[in-house]
Amino acid sequence: MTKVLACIFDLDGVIVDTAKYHFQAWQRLAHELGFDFTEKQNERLKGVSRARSLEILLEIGNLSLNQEQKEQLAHRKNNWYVELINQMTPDEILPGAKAFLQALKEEDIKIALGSASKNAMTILQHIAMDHFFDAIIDGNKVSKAKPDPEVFLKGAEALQVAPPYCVVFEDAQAGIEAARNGHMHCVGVGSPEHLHAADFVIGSLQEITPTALLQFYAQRN
Ligand code: B16
Ligand code: MG
Repeated sequence: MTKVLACIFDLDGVIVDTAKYHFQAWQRLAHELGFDFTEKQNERLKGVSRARSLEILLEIGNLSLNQEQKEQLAHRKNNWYVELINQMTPDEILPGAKAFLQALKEEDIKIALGSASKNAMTILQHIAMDHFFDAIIDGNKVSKAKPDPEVFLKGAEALQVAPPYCVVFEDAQAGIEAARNGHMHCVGVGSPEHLHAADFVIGSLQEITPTALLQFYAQRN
């Protein structure tokens, strides 16, 4: 029987949809650099670090720049992105996220955030959910991007729960691989075709309860 003592949540795509703001800011940068960047291409940036996202964007635009130029562009994009997330409100919390986290707390299951974003704290404060988390591990606290398990392992360590007792909730393939690499369970949030490596996939956190989660893992060895 597998016990679940902690849940670790990705932010973008699981708790909120900030991908649309990342897209607006990256697209603005692409237009400034003289090429187009589509919503479909933006899929490649989900769950990926800022520096790697820029690499992908420059690859799409067929541009090769030096490190200093890249840092300037990443900074420029981030300023636009921060302007957008500063307008966020609790209305933007994805369906079921708040109720599920609340219900986990009532079951004494510990909760951590495991996000690649360096802006995670700003977002959580704007949506008034920073107080839900027993630990917050974001892009400022890790040196290796997903699929490296560092972000989730640090989350488990901060909660003082061993990885086999943790369940990660992720919307990106790299995040699911990170959970697997950290020897944790993983629930995919989003569409099943991208997330087949998860234990199971839900469309949103509205589709799960702590009871259903505990039952699912209790039946596994
Ligand atoms: P920032 P997550 C990720 O958040 C986003 O999915 C990804 O698109 C973004 O590039 C990354 O954070 C870094 O974000 O530029 O704010 O540091 O899904 O790991 O919560
Ligand atoms: Mg994500």
